[in-house]
Amino acid sequence: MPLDAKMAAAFGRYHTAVVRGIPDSVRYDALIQAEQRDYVDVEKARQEHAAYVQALRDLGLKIVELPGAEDLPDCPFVEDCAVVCNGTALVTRPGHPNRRGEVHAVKKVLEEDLGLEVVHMVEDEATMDGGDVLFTGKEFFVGLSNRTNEAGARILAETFPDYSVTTVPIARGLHLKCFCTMAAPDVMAVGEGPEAQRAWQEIRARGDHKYAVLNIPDDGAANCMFVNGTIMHCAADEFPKSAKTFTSARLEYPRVQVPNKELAKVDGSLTCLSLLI
Ligand code: CIR
Repeated sequence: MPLDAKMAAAFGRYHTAVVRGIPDSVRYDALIQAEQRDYVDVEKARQEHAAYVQALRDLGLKIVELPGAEDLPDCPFVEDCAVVCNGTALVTRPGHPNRRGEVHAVKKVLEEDLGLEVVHMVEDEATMDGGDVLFTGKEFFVGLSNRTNEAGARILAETFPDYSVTTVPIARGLHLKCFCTMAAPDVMAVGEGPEAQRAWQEIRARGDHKYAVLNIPDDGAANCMFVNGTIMHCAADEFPKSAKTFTSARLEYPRVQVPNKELAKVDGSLTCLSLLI
């Protein structure tokens, strides 16, 4: 099998997911980009989270669930705390100071329970949220956003020297993966909004590899996951047009819809709710 085909076959294969419970404090204290808060219904958020976790379990993953912490309202968004690739975990220094305390429990579980080799980003000037790190199976793209900076991207490149790292400026929105993720091997889901399309043009022009694009009408729905051969994507009642795009695209993989109405109110997306190993 040619190397490219081998890499595509290995892409998106996982055995474990680390997730974290939802504290009550997510309702009033989670960080938001919007000027006005749309309050999370915590019970509904927990039900949706349970459906998400069950979807991962159904795809064969073992679930390691950390308890939520009331003093860390954004703690369910574990993706931002680490980048895991080929047995190594880079524990990040999250861009927002309110989120820095989240990494300790995540680091402990990755290192002690799951036996990964852990590198901890400790430089004072470096920041990174995992939501800015898009791994395609062949290379990394890192959004330079309000949360992630050049020093963070440099440490990622040093930690994973087998892959090239290309930075992508993000002028609006929270993270690169808010509107651009891998839907399948060599297929990127990209929102149709201007910032998403700008990011895609950068990726297309500056990346080392070529990818097909799946344009998604709603930026928020372009955050999807490819897990053990299945595409996990937005629910039709939340994003009817985008769900239809996933349904009618000629992708050769099964799909599962996952609800994410409540945590989306505090800018949570599907990828951000787990660390896949
Ligand atoms: C924050 O602003 O940090 C959280 N309220 C949302 C983080 C979402 N993370 C992600 O998409 N990777």
